[in-house]
Amino acid sequence: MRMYTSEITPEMDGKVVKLFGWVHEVRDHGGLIFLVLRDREGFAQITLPKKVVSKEVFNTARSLKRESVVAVEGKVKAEPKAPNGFEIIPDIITLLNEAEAPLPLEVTEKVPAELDTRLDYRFMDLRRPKVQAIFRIRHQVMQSVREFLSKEGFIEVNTPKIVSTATEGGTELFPISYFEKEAFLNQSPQLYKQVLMGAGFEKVFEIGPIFRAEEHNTTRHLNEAISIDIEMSFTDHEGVMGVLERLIAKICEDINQKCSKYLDLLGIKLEIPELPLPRITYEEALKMAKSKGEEIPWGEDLSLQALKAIGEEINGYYFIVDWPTDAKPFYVMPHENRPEISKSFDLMHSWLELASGAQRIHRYDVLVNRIKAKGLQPESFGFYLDAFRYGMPPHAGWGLGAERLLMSLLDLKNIREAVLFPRDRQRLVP
Ligand code: AMO
Repeated sequence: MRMYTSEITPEMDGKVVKLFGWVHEVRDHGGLIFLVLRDREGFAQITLPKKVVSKEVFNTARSLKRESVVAVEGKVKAEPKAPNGFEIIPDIITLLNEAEAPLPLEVTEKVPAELDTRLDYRFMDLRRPKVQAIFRIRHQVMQSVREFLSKEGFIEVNTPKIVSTATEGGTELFPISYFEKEAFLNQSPQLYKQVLMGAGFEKVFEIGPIFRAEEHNTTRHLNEAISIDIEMSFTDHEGVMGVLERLIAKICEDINQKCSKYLDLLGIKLEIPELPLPRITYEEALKMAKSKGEEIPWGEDLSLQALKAIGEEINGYYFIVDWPTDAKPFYVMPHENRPEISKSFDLMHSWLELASGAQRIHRYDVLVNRIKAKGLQPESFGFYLDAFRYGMPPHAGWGLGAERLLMSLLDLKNIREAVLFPRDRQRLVP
């Protein structure tokens, strides 16, 4: 019966177990060999005293190359000096697949490598327990999102990623050829999730890829990211901000509870944010930035320097609300009594934008005018606009970047660390 290293305890002294994994390290002291086996859950010390184990097993262990795949069958022995208080005295060691030498990348933490080299040999880099920890936590984040939103009555959907229209009205699209037509990779499920409000679902969520042909090569931009999107009917921006802040708190709680092993590995302590999260207006944000010497003209987006200045003032998660209507996409709802500002928000963590959202315009005429005012052609939004002509409820929603969320939770310095195989301005392989 196969066991994981994490399932073995000193109390199992005398029991025979079978482990599968990788040769992390071999230390040959002549008459005594220590083999460290690594599986996805941790490490086990395999101890081979020459006088105790068979000659065949001893010689196999001695010849093992690091990162080869092995099966080890042997007896558990309680040993206070060994890591986790036990060692395995092997009866059989089977070499399942030998690794070539030298290794392209160090799996032990002894030799730090540049991120670029790590990403070039990502399969190897991902073997490192600290790197695996990021993706084990990411898995829990996605589980928590699905569980939380399902409980709140949201239905998970999948919308097309091959589309004919820009969503956000920008130019940051990847064109592709779709038989005889031009098409694009979708930059957001925005239009479809709104159409689904017209279809009467009331609450939907999607976890899916977004593609953005941004030229940026920064520590927070990817060209392919995973977006967690929701859309909800008969509510406003405040309603969906409530869902978002409760989701963030739930994710932090779940990770603390279910991923403590991985948080410890990464040396992270997660604080559960107190709700409601602080809200500052765009205008307050401008003032805060100005007081730190970062002046932004009203109506413009906040620069990274301005956000860093604001992030020094406010710790943790917070919302920036009431953005200028013209600084946001055509679909955001202007305030009734002050149409130059909109019912929109960004969720921030320190200087990093994690999500943006808004109440949407639900009246057809107003929407067509906003599309025109943005210099876009209503004709290219045909299928979207149709949904607004025959009974579109008031609605709101947001999009939350999964990798940015992970960056904020785990204090990652580069967004690429949160992606198995990142796509950026230079990187299309692996
Ligand atoms: P926005 O364009 O702000 O809004 O995107 C939402 C969130 O997605 C993440 N994100 C990215 N992450 C990494 N690299 C990128 N290039 C990238 N672009 C976006 C960010 C961002 O906050 N349709 C709206 C959402 C809505 O209103 O429902 C939208 O796409 O975390």
